[in-house]
Amino acid sequence: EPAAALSSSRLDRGEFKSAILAKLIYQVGKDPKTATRHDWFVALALAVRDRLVDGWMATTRRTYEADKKRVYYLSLEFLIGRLLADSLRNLGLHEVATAALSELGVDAEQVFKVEPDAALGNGGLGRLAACLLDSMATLGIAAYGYGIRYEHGLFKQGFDDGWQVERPEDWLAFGNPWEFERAEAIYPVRFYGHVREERDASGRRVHRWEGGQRVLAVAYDTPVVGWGGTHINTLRLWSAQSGNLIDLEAFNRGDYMRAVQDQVLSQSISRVLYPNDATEAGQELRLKQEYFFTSASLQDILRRHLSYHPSLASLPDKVAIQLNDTHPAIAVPELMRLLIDEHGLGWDEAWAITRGTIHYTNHTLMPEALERWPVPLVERLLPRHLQLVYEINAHVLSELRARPDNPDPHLAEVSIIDEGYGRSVRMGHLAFLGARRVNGVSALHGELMKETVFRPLHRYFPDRITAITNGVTPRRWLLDCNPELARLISEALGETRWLTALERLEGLVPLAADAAFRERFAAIKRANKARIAAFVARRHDLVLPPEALLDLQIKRIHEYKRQLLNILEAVAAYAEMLDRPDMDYRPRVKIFAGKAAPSYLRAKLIIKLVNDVAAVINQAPVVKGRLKILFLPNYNVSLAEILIPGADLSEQISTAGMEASGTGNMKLALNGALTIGTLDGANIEMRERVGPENIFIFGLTAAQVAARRQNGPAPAEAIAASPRLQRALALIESGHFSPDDPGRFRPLLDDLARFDHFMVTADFDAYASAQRRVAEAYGEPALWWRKAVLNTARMGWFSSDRTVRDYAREIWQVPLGG
Ligand code: DL6
Repeated sequence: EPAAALSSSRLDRGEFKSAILAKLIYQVGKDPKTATRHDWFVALALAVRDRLVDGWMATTRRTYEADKKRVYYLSLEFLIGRLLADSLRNLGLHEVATAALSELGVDAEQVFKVEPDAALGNGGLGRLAACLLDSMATLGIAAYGYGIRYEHGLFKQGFDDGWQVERPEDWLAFGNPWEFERAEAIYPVRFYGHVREERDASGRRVHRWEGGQRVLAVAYDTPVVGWGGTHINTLRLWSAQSGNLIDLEAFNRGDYMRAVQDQVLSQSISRVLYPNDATEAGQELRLKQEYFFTSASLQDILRRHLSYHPSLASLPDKVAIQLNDTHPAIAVPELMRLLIDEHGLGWDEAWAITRGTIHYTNHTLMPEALERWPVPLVERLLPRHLQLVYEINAHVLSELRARPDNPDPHLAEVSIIDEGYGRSVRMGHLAFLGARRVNGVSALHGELMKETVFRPLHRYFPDRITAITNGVTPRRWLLDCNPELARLISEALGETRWLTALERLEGLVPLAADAAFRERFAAIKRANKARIAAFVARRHDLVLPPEALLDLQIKRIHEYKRQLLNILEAVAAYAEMLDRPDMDYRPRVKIFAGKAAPSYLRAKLIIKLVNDVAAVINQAPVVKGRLKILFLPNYNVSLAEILIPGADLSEQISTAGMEASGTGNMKLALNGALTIGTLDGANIEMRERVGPENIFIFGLTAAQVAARRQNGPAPAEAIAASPRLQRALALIESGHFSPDDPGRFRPLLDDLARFDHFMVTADFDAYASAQRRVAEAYGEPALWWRKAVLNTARMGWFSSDRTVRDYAREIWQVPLGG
């Protein structure tokens, strides 16, 4: 284990043991004899947190003293997962903590498992935020994450007869040992009310936003420790409270509901994470959440800046704000409001500061996922902001109109206000116009942004859009989750520098030709698979054959991600077994995991289909155990950490042009899984780096998808051309997998036959033949493991350290280090 640099974290086993015991006795209030695993978890977490505090304060002091430019990452989601084991490894204390606990008669692994996942995100966007936090701390960037301290994170998923059911998540039920409540960092956030215009003493027109509801944002800070423990940043999450604790008058009248009404209404803002992924929430509460955390964060940022600088004029030099998607896009008018209404700046100066400080990352091209809020809602909830949006719009449009080469006097497509179908505020446009740089999350995505959703704006602002390909932190996604592979890599390279310089994995390339190394690599994969098999056996009464190829599709359930394509191919293979029981079929285990948004009925029906198909296939004698299908419930970061190290095959099969980047694809390949995928998102860059012979690419390209959509997708022709697909569809249609309700999957089948917006039928045969190539390659171990080693060896570029370096250089213009 690499030594940590932080001196205060250098504890020997005895000292650490005493520290844990002291926490257990004096803070948890438990006798070691009766302490539960959870008590030990809290005691250990508090002991670790103590080790962070000195470094945390030192980091803050250094940042102030050097007057470093700060990065503020505003995100409605941070999908962090568990913190204990990861923090211990970052601090270099994992071994000493494990040994100290063992002397106390406690198994550290069991203690790590009781920590609830901080599931404050839906999927890729939230997990990216967590990886970037890790890398920003590791690279010594003075950075703050700002978000919401949801009381309930993403729902817990269970199955009832194969249907998804949602249960509330309650990660805070037993407290959160990592956070510090900051009673002094409280900001008021207003909603509703009205705007009064008046003249100030100098005769200037000023706006006063008054009345309405006033909520307090209370800060909770969590230290974010980077690798080596030298630089510790802050994740500041806001909790909503009412200024009025209780209405005593109502209470004394006996009206107990009314007495706490204000408190309940205010607190509802930070109560739950919206379980949406790339679809519009369309709820007033959602816009309230967005404004709540954005306003509190901006107030905090301006206060901090002014505590060390004479004026806000230097904000763009000292502050870079990154908007993680459009969720915090209200930051554009909010920063304008704070600068003009609260700090007295003029419009032009305020606009220059805003445009110099804010940056925006886009994460999706699906037009329906680009937020837009009805004008009447914004007017009611945030009346001052609507005025400012109109002003920004007028200002920008008149500038564009004045350009001598302006081709379009109406400028309807670049307007922040969409005048069609009921007027709405286009949050993507607002973020774009208010930002210094706008970035996509893979090379393809950056290009498609220019050609599709932001085409009109890109014409006027051709230098604004850039692309920074996502990355993943190798600390969590290799060292923590796959320690044996990490050890093998360190031994083979003779160093551990690869953990912060992941390109050094290239040093493994020659070893792909070394049979002994390949065997060690394969043995680790087998052991990780055995771990998954044991996990499955414990919970699901299913035996996974160890020699089978382990094929994973783990991600949110969405039509564009095409879990349907995957299960249809499995049904086609099963149908072939029915027809020819002795056909050659290489044993395979297919694992699905992922949550569907509760209101996304199609996605839920796909889950049910997978579960129904699994129930039949797993029991069918004709299959002879060669194919097992399993949908694991409640996919989250911790489950991903168990599954990813054991995967042989990674399914990245989205309709080309629809997956902005993907990051699961990177984690799986880093851990030696081969990818079967389309030319979509970051898959394209993965192919360039691992080499086309080491990845199974199939299907339509983004351009072909677009062309096919233009001409009408013609699924009937695709189905007619594919007997295997016909057979699979017919089997589902016959009720073979749903005898209790033969018509259950009609909506899915009808959709495929009539529209097939996601090109499942068009790509089916190409996918099936790619799967055959996978099976053949798996049948040649020397070839397969060579490819697997090369995947790990060539994934270095996909480290989130590289991603953050790119942001630092191209967008934030902040230095690294120290
Ligand atoms: O950029 C992180 C991640 C990408 O890797 C995925 O391709 C993309 O689907 C995801 N987007 C979201 C939600 N989208 N919105 N809005 O998670 O972002």
